[in-house]
Amino acid sequence: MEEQKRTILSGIQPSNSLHLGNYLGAVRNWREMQQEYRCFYMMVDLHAITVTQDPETLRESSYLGIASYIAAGLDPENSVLFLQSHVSAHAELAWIFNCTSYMGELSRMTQFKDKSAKQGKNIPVGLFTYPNLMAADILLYQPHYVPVGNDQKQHVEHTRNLAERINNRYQKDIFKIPEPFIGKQGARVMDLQNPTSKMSKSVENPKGAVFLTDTDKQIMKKVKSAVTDSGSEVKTYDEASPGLRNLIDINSALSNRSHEEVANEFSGKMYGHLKVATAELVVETLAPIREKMNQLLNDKAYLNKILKTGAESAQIVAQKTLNQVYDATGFIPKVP
Ligand code: ATP
Ligand code: LTN
Repeated sequence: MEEQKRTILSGIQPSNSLHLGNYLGAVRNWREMQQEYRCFYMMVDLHAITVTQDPETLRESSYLGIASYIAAGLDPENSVLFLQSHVSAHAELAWIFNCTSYMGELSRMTQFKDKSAKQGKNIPVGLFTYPNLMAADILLYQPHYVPVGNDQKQHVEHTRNLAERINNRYQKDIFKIPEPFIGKQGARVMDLQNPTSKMSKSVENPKGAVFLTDTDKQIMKKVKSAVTDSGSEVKTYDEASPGLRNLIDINSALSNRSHEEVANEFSGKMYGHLKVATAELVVETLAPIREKMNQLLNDKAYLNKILKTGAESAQIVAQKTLNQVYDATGFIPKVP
């Protein structure tokens, strides 16, 4: 029975604490998928160093990330939870893809354009080849689907192109061609201070993002001071400004209602009502996760055990795929 489950895989960078966008756009959906799919969920720590990281902060954020996964309901008994750097096949396959991808296609990646623009003159090469490492993350596990937010669709498309390129080159079905899986609700939570940009871990202004580590008081304050517009009363969803629409979207994702239903509930009321109700919903959802997360962070031995078991399970699957690629490429296998 277990063998028949289709496989999914996804990951988040431990570049900071996870935020409400990561929760609604990713982890919450992953949690729901655990029953139906064989799941691989990792913290992509190798990706995090595409921008310079302080070593101690990176270590802490990696533990924090795994603790958030478990606290938000990813079950280590059911899903494979692991750190990317614990499975060396990721970096190895990424090299093969560096030799298979073209400068032109990587130059067109929106995330590279955005992130490199923020780097000034010295743009790390890893930021440019990032999609190849992501393709390796995915293809090693032969997943059917890759649950990601809208912003990652282009990278999954690149992954499919590389898989087809290698399969065609060696005339073998080495890689399964994965599909992106974009959840409907919470696909794009916007920055509370700058609602035309997505909520992001690497924001300059931390008031724009609600982090899973924020206290109830901080959450209330951030949501209540969300930027809206110069109006005062909620009208319809279609007429709403980006900031207002973001609040309606967050409310609707957390209360499992359509955005029309939420807009109707607050129609004709002052913006403050929507803000307070939404802030309360965010607190209600995140407080228990934060408490569990803090408990887990006090037990690093437990977290290390989860990471060890996860890496062992992941390694078996990943190595099998890597061996097939090495063999097709013409590398002599190591004599056991
Ligand atoms: P960074 O700022 O470090 O690039 P990020 O906040 O954009 O990080 P990622 O680690 O890139 O987060 O993304 C992890 C997952 O969360 C991905 O599936 C991504 O699509 C999803 N995600 C990230 N930000 C949002 C958001 N604002 N709304 C919905 N989903 C999001
Ligand atoms: N690039 C993704 C994170 C990521 C990922 C992956 C997602 C790295 N490897 C593999 C899904 C599958 C991001 O920035 N959100």
